[in-house]
Amino acid sequence: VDVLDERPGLTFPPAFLWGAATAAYQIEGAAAEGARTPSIWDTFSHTEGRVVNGHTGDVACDHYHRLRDDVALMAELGLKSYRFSVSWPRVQPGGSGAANPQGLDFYSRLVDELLAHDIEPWLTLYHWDLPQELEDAGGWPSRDTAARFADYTTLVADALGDRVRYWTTLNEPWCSAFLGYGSGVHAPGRSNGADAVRAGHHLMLGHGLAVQALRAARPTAEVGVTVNLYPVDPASDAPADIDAARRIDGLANRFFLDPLLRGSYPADLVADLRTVTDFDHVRDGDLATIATPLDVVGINYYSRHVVAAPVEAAEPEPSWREPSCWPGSEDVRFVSRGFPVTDMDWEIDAPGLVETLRRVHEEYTDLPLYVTENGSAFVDTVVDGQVDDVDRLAYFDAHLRACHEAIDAGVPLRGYFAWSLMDNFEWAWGYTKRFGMIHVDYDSQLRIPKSSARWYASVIRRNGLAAQ
Ligand code: PNW
Repeated sequence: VDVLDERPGLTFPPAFLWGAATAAYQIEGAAAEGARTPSIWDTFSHTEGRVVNGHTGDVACDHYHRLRDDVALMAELGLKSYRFSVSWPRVQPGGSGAANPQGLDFYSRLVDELLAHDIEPWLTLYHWDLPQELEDAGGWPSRDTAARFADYTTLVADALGDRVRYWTTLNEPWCSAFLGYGSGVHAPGRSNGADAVRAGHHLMLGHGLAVQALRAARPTAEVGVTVNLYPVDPASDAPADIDAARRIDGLANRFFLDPLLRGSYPADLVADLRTVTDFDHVRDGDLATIATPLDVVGINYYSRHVVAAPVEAAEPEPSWREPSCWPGSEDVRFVSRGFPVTDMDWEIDAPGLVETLRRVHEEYTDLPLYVTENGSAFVDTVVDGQVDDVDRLAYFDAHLRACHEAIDAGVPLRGYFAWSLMDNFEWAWGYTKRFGMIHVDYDSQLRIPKSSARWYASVIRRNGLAAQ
């Protein structure tokens, strides 16, 4: 078989939105500047034992002071869009009350700089940095946090809505709820299954209220939410493995997709969670608010889950177990298939992206879809001032081919954002995992575009992939 036939050139639809993504706490630094107050990630990263090597976002990529240079790098890449997040405690210190003009000014300058380079700003309102004061008042398990989020949204919409067209309310509510309040590996580091479920609900309630606040402030805004999705496969066709896959699919995917896009929680998920919570935090009208109509749906895709039924316990149930991000399904086993993995140990599975996009379109919505994150961590080496990241480049290539396949299958996929523009603070992993197309030297803050960056620039220029 001719290699050229196996890897044909692929052209994407006209006006396909080619972008790259970052998040505030992962790149900005300047944690104590401009009247910003701490978020849960400042507290968490400054707590011993929470983040690898005690790394924090205090300085990160110092993007707060390098905004102009960083936008110039984006322009060199030819990005059509840049997805960034606003730090809530920067624009509304403490999470309530008046806006902080210094915080809003930073994002206003960023938006102006992007527009001056013909780069469409794509603004995410919440990428995990809850003001610490709101966590102290109960955090996302507390209903009032949803109302606070809508109030904050209005401040940002009033200040930036004249120039920002695309708005994402939440980034990956699964991570905020189940890693933040379930396993506790993310901030605020609490571990309680019922709290995680409540947090997930109040995040979605906050999303619905924020959509309404955005509509009121900016009727022409394109509004969406970003969920991280995984295909969940059973390790075998044994009924118990199939049931394990159903349970994990419920917690990982349908917990969010069903309320957001259908206005209800799946009955099987509610039943699976009966030992965890009776859902008494759900009030009349909440699901209608959560399902407030959207304009776009954002999907973050990294890998697939393959799961198997719990092993029959030879020992009696332990009275204490590791905090889990799968409440009620703690014993489900996650199986590796021996596929090549990234430096996160996540199996590389591009066909899973086709399945994910098709599922959302075919089972949930006709709305335009965007891949708002996709990418990979690999160990990079700087040789003669260059980083030849062939693994990362191949990951992007395979997943863009998957995007094209989904489009061919009828999915209204309108854009793709590479995660990430540059190496950054990878949450619990600190600076030890590099996802960037641009290498960052954390001592000098020198930026070096990697091979994947040059390659991505060529993809954007030709609106597609060259034959290989
Ligand atoms: C996403 N998990 O995080 C985030 O949106 C990014 O900020 C992050 O840098 C990127 O993916 C890479 O990790 C996730 O454990 C973190 O399943 C953890 C998980 C999923 C997504």
